[in-house]
Amino acid sequence: MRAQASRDLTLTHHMALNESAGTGTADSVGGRGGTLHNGASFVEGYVGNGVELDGTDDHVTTEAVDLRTDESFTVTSWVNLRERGGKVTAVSIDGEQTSKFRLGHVSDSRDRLGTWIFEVTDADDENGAVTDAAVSTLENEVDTWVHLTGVYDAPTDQVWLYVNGTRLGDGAVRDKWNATGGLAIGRGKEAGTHAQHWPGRVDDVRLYAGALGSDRVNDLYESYNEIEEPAPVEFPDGSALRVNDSGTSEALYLVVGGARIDVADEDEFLGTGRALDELMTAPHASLMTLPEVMRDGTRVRVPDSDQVWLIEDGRRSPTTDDGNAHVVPARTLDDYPETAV
Ligand SMILES: [Ca+2]
Ligand SMILES: [Ca+2]
Repeated sequence: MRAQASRDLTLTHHMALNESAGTGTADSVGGRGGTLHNGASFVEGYVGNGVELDGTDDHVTTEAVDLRTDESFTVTSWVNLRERGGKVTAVSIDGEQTSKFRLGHVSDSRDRLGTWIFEVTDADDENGAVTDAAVSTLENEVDTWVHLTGVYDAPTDQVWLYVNGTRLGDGAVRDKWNATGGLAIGRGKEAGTHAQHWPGRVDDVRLYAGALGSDRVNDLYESYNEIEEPAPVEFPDGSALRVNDSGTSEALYLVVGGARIDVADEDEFLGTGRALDELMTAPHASLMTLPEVMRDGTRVRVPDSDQVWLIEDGRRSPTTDDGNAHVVPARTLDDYPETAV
């Protein structure tokens, strides 16, 4: 009995996705290497490289998995969703007709930003009856790396979804079946065809035989933080930054009063009296660590005006002290109501 209770959970497949070119990717634990299809490519991931998927037809597959999916299993992955819309799948395992499970995101009426989901199908048929565990997507989980863990516990027929190691949703499965297909990264399968293509990045996909408990899931999540210690980044006031690594279209920012000020386009940027060659390239993630509201005491003015504004408590008041006023787009001041005199 004791051996049963303490049965070691086995990491069966680990797709680190750390290659930098080509269409092959290694399984660093099992012997099931994967293949990139239809333009899926290696880009900067969460740990080393990961894969970029176009949301149209890109995917990465293995020929099979070496664990039974009618028994307990756990799937974990880092995902970075570029755009929300409908149901999209980051990781799944193929059956003949449908996915055994889908780990991904759905945009529906349940929540404004949609929900992260781990859904398990009841049978390998076209009906597509599923059980899902869902967790609301938070503001700070959009367009950034999020760690998802889906757990299926066969003895209790329960499914759990963990987001970033802790936040939890659950559901109860009605019927179980074993999928004979391979791992699919970047899509699911419905009615015998590829479906729910993922627009964004995926990294470090793991499949475990057995159901990881909450402490193990959290330990795994925390172990990544030890690897990936984000360096605090500081930009001097007045910095002009170009961000082009977020997977979305390029964006321009100014750093004024310690805050990131978004700039609509190059015309608006040039309108602030700066030159294009002042733009430095900066990583999206480091920009997102900056506040959006300028600190108290910041002095700014807008193009074609000599009026200097003093920022305090997220409001502005006119000042005659023009020392070191930075020029910001006129739109920026709309966010700072004028303090009544
Ligand atoms: Ca990786
Ligand atoms: Ca493609």
